[in-house]
Amino acid sequence: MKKLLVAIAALGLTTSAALAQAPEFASVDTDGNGTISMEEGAAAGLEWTEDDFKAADANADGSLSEDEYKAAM
Ligand SMILES: [Ca+2]
Ligand SMILES: [Ca+2]
Repeated sequence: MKKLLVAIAALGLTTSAALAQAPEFASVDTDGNGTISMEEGAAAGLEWTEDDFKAADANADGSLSEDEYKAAM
């Protein structure tokens, strides 16, 4: 079952140009707290500025939830 889900996820990535460039949420959330900080994104290779981060942070709590991350990517 897990392999199937991975295959579906991979298919989703290849069919979306925007997502193809963005790392998976879980791989960016290196401390596993369920949100992404600007530092975590930068460490994962995302080239975003503070303005980009603030634009993605829809509820302005200083971190990106999975929904905010996916919406921005
Ligand atoms: Ca985190
Ligand atoms: Ca947020």
